[in-house]
Amino acid sequence: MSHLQDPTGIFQRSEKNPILTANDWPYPANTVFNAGATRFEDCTLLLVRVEDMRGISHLTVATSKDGKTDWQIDPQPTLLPDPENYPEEIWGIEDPRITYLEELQQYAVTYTGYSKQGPLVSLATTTDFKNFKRFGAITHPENKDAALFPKKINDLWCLIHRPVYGGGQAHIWIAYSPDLVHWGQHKILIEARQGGWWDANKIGLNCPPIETPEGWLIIYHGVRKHASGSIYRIGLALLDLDDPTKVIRRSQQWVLGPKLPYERTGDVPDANFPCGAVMNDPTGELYLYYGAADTCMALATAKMKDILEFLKNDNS
Ligand code: BMA
Repeated sequence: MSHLQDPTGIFQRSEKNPILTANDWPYPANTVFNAGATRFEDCTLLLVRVEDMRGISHLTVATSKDGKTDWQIDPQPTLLPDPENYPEEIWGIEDPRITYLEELQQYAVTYTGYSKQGPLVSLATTTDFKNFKRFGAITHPENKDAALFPKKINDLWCLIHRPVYGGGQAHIWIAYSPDLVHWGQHKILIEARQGGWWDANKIGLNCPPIETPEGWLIIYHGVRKHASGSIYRIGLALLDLDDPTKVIRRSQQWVLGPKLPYERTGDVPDANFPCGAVMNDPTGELYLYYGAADTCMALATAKMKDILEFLKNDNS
């Protein structure tokens, strides 16, 4: 159905969209959006950002057998801000990214801590999505849109993050750590474009890097500012498997932009914002979960082979 597609035609929106809204929630919530995603115990698990009626966000688990329907939502918040012990969480915890670290047999969750000094990146680990071990802040503000690679590269953990500095410049950076806590060797990985581009001036990582035969697939957002606000759209890049500081490809066009009413209207109009994607191995499809208009959760799917083919042809 063409009205469900972006012009590139790679991602197909689910006909069930929006797949989760505040009306589905077992307790009062303003909005539910920007969920991290992973496979967990034969289910697709979303760690959903829930904004309460004060404007403060926490995280709650929703699971589904097929990743599309019949979501089972935790009856209470799963992970609440803990400002007494972690003052950087005073105004909430937001936008989790989940990476399974095979070597540690742990899920790592990088999330935004909304501190009085601005947003920063915090880290927690879990094995069951009930108990979480907090590592505290791993960057200072202003920084967000961070996720770990699933394995060490050249014996070091590897993080993508997005500091903001120098009058609002916002590019995608990469860093390394021996222990997940101390990060160094910071380097710009992907620069925001300029001028009229859809990803001019401000970009950030969306999903944790996904390993493919062609390289690490990067799903990122670009923010185009215009007279009445901003448009958040999604584009793609590919990093070298052995040296992820090398960008092999970067799409020129965006592949998923706000189009349908649930994406164009809400608390923050025109914001398509994934925080996680799950590979459906039998069909070779990537399920991309995205917050729509900072209000609800939506799903779009794409064949991995189409994504990689597109990146070959649309490379900038
Ligand atoms: C980004 C993040 C996201 C949000 C988006 C649009 O900077 O704060 O949480 O979805 O803005 O408001």
